[in-house]
Amino acid sequence: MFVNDGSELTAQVLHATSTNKNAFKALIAAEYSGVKVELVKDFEPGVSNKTPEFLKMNPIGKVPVLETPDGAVFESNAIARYVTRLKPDNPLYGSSIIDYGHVEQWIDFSTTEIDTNIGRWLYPRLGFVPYLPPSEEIAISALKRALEALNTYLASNTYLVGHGITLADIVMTCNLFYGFKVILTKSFTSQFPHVERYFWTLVNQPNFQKFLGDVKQAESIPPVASKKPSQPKEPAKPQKAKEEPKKEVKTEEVKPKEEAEEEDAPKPKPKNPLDLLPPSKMILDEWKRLYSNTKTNFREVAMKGFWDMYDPEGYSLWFCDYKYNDENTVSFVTLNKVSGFLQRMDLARKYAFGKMLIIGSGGPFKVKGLWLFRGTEIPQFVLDECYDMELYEWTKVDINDEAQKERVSQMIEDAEPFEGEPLLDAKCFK
Ligand SMILES: N[C@@H](CCC(=O)N[C@@H](CS)C(=O)NCC(=O)O)C(=O)O
Repeated sequence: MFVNDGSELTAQVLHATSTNKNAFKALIAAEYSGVKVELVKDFEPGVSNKTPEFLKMNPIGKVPVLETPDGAVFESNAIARYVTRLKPDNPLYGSSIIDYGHVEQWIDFSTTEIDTNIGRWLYPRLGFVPYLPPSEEIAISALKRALEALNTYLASNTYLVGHGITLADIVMTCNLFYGFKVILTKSFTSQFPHVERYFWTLVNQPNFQKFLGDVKQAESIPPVASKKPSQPKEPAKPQKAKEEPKKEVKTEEVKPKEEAEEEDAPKPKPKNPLDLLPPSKMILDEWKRLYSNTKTNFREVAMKGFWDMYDPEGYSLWFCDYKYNDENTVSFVTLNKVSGFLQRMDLARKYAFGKMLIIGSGGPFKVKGLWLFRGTEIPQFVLDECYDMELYEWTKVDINDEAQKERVSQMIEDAEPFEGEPLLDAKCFK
């Protein structure tokens, strides 16, 4: 009887591109197992996986698919398991039945709790599904919950199962790899230091590095894809549009998922348009220094200085009001939410100052804030890149209205009670 043991003579052929993180699971497992898996040549996403031959191997037309002498296997975790089982008593499965159970447990966990929630956060931003801020918040909370659990486990364990690398680590790392590369910025992952240590240790193992290369962590969260209707690349002649309708719908705005996943090349950073504004008499750093250095008589010194230097042509002031205050029932969760917002505003440090008040003596707490931005509108890059912005109602301050000016002063100086209520906390972005 012919036995497929993955040896030289019976190489398995993996159908996927060379940058597909789901394909890496099998490739890395094969490397650890001494099994020969070759990537199919010239795989073209969206074309190769739609041919009748491909659909016979995987009727849903997704990649990866492993073609073996005994038939095809689809679903990347199943492929990685199959490759691993080609080596008898493979240590990638641990050394006991309970190890085997734990390997399976972590493979499922990394797929359903980590990978799925990274996708729920990322894909709406890339325009694959509608972007809804409350759904994004749920995805991020679920991802944080999973990463917190993983972090706790990794505080006292080097690897997921036993004392060596198993298939669970391979699947987990490939899923984290994609997240770290596209959306999990340092300010996000630094909340999970043991996960960071684990991830960087694994991606630097030679058998991982061979496929993942030098991993670079995402520097920013991808902005939400434009909601504008897509435009054809070139205006189409009406007659041609009739003849070849399919070609006309090709757009520049939203890439197919698989193309977006596989695109690596960083784009050159354009200059921030705020740097091109006419100079302002108000120097943001001077205000931040005055704010920080004023210890007494805040109203007379810092606030007076603020209004003296405020330049409504070069800057604007905004009130913000959290839209989902009903959810703020637990004090530390509310405080963490606001701290997260301020961390994510790091990208605007050169152009903004902000004060966030967490108001009330018991839940649900109200979150209200006051922001000073360079320019007369909220900067577009902040709206695009800081997802928290959509969680607040923004109202421009009318500085000709004394009551609004007074409210600005009260917010900057943490006046208490604020609008009749005590403050749980006040956080400053400077
Ligand atoms: N659960 C599948 C997911 C496969 C998947 O979503 N593949 C994407 C590329 S990473 C794909 O083939 N997309 C093309 C399509 O949806 O038609 C697995 O783990 O293999």
